[in-house]
Amino acid sequence: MRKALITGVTGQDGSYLVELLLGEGYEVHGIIRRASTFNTSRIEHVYQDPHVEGTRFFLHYGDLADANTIRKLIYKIRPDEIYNFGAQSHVRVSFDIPEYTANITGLGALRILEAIKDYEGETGAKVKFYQASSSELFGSAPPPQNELTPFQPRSPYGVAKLFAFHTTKNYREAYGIFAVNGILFNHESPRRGETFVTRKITKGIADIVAGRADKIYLGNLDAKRDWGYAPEFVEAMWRMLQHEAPEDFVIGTGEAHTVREFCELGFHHAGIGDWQKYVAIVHRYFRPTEVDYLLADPRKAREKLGWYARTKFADLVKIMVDADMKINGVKQ
Ligand code: NAP
Ligand code: G4F
Repeated sequence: MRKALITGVTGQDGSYLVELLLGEGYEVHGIIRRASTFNTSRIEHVYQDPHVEGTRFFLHYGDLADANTIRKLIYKIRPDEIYNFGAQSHVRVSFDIPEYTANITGLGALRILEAIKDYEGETGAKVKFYQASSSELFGSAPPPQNELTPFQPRSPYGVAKLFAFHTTKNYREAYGIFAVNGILFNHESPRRGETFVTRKITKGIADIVAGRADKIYLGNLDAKRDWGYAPEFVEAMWRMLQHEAPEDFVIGTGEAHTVREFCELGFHHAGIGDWQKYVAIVHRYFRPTEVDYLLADPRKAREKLGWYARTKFADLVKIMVDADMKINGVKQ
């Protein structure tokens, strides 16, 4: 039975990847952070009691700041594949906590790769490593962006991901580790964190419809993003590790829209035409340096992995609005 280890298993992507890997017959191990409140809501539906025979999903305490524990877990679990999703993943927040972001989002990848290097050297085993790289690497590079586009990051988060990107590539070239970067454009779902703009909008709409809120407070409505549907994107990551050779891939839909368009469509789907009445622009949600326009050129993934995004922008907006309406008990 193949074994996978996932950092960031409690996040949006971690939860969808667990579903995929269990479906593919893997034994799945996830690293969770100790917290004083429960942080496992996204994976509760796949949780399995470790005392029951036949269980294939296991959780372990750990943190990307703690190299010792990461190393011990790799030696103990002996995974065939490691997916590094753990990160301080919020771009705006990375301007507030840049050092922490560099430590976790940047150095975290190095800590895992060092452990893999030693583990492979000492045991002769082989481990495939996936690094959750990001279209934030492209920053101010003109669209469309592909695997050959030079990186011009615009945030502490982007800079930290740049370190992790090059570290992954360097360990592949220097030590022959099967280590790949998935350069993923924004991907969303009803499990998206509530402070990312798409979910903030869809939850805000559902709260307004339910009479629980009057307005959504947003920043830059002109930014353009290439938004896809997260469950499809984790499939691309898995395919990268099944590919014959370790290569980096851009993953996105090839279509970009503004935050304003997301608002318009979302409100429209909820039956509200005069949406501007319900949106207030506030300074605190702008970034010191913004990434204006991200648009993927995902041709390499289609040609070599047979992967392409199936869910269109308008459908993604509907899926997310409907899910938040359902949470609020609003019938449509
Ligand atoms: P997410 O929902 O924010 O999840 C981040 C995960 O990282 C959570 O499980 C979180 O744990 C964990 N984490 C945070 N700090 C950690 C630490 N110090 N040690 C160990 N784990 C830690 O992110 P996502 O949307 O699933 O994205 C997954 C990865 O892809 C991230 O690396 C992100 O930067 C990258 N990415 C995302 C997108 C996107 O559009 N979603 C695009 C490109 C790249 P808690 O639950 O305890 O907070
Ligand atoms: O939803 P966002 O916070 O996502 P952002 O910054 O694009 O980052 C996400 O995608 C990256 C891949 O490109 C990932 F690597 C990263 O981990 C994360 O998942 O913001 C999207 C856009 C930005 O231009 C932002 O300025 O929406 C704009 N925006 C406008 N008002 C807002 C808001 N963003 C947030 N979070 N909150 C607002 O109120």
